[in-house]
Formats: sequence, C-alpha cells, structure tokens
Amino acid sequence: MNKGNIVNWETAKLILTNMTEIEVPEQEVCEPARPGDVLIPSKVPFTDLVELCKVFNAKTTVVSSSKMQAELVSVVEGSDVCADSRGRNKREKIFHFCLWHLPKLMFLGFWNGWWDKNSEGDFVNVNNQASLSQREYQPWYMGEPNGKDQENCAQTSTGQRTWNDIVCSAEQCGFCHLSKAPSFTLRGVFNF
Ligand SMILES: [Ca+2]
Ligand SMILES: [Ca+2]
Repeated sequence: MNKGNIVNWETAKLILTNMTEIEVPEQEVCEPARPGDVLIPSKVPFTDLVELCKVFNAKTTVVSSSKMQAELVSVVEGSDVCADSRGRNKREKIFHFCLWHLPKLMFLGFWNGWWDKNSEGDFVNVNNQASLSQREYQPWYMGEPNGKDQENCAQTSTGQRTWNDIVCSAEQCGFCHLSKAPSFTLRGVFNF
C-alpha cells in the first residue's frame, strides 16, 4: 500500500482552508502535460512568475517572434482570469485613468520575459541575461520603453500586440516554458 512519500495519508491531520472540492474525470487528471509554453492562469508580479517557473523546473517564457507572440496572445485572450483588466495595481490604474485615456484593452497583457532591472535601458532575457538590443523583433509601442528605473519589466499588450515597460510589481499572467512534460503521481489515491 502506497502511503505517499510526501504525506502519509493514514496519519496526516489535514486542515483544509479555502479549498474547493471538484470532481474531475480520471482521464483528465491523468492526461500528461505537454511540453511548451504553459499559461500560469493567475496574475502575479514579474518575479513571482519567474520563481513559479523555477518551481516547475521550467524557464520563464520569453517572447522572441511575432508568430510566438500571436500564439500566446490567443491563449491569454482565452483565459477568463488573464483577460480581465482588474489586475492592475493602483499606480497602473491611476496612470491609465488620469494620463492616457487609452482604451482599457491597451493595458491587458502578460509578462513577456524581458526586463532591464539590472541595467537601465538594456532589456535582457530573464533566464540567461541575453540582451534584446541586437534582436530585430522588439515591437515596443510608440514611445516605449519609457519607464526609466521605475518600469523594468516588459509586458505584451494583448490588444495592440505591442510591448510596454511597466512596474514589475504590477500583476500580470505569464507563461512558463516546459522543455519536457513534468510527471506527477497521485499519491494515496492510485497505486499502479
Ligand atoms: Ca527600466
Ligand atoms: Ca512604459
């Protein structure tokens, strides 16, 4: 009998809070994840996304072509959570409301993996520090990046399909790149 090597289900005292119990067909639970760019369907600060991807033994997805960006935009637009504009932080909201009066959709977007946190103006791939400067594909919106040392993380705006540097503490969805499918085992439920 597999008691689980993380939690011994016979002796563990579990206190579940804020949990929702749902029934999922066995085939769906056991369907293997596919490698590639996996949407994290939750709005998080940029560094939280990077850390989250590391936990999954993955890299943060870095947008590198218009084809790739178009595919990711369509995934984000299909997510109720990520396509909701209410995730902006207060500064972004004020900025949006008071100064620009741009369509709400302008600010809907996702983290695209580039940042200039360490050297102002030199956007690099967050995984390997490779510089964006020599790359042809960098579709900044007109006037962007404009945030100097206040805005150090790049976002792809889904509406315009252009890039904008925004504050890294803003909350956006993002993607992790899985080079191979992770394998999970349900412990204490099945014992194959
Ligand atoms: Ca900056
Ligand atoms: Ca900006």
